Amino acid sequence: MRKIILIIVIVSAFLGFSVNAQGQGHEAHNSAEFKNDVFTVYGNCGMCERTIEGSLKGVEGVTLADWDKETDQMTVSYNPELITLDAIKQKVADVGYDSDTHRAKDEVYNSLPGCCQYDRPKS
Ligand SMILES: [Cu+2]
Repeated sequence: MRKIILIIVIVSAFLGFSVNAQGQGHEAHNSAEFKNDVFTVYGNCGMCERTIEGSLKGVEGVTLADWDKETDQMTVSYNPELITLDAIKQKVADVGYDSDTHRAKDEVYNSLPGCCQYDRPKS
């Protein structure tokens, strides 16, 4: 009986190890294809959040766009072969939101709802 238990332990340890090894290989593969970046996008409220995140919805190469209204931090995950960080920030600027590097056009900013007219960083 003890032997059987020992065999089960050894076999399950081996299985656990090989599943783990596969998982790590998959992760390494993913990080080679996708890049994660965090940058500041200025905004105020939940409506800003929908507009900011919405500017990257359905954009080829972007797999994650998450903006935090408390910290103004935008987290993106994207395939650098399909889109650049620069192009991502430009899309956010196109809908009226300044980031640490890209400034929205004044007329787009001015057309945002009043509650969304955040304090702009100095240009
Ligand atoms: Cu807003």
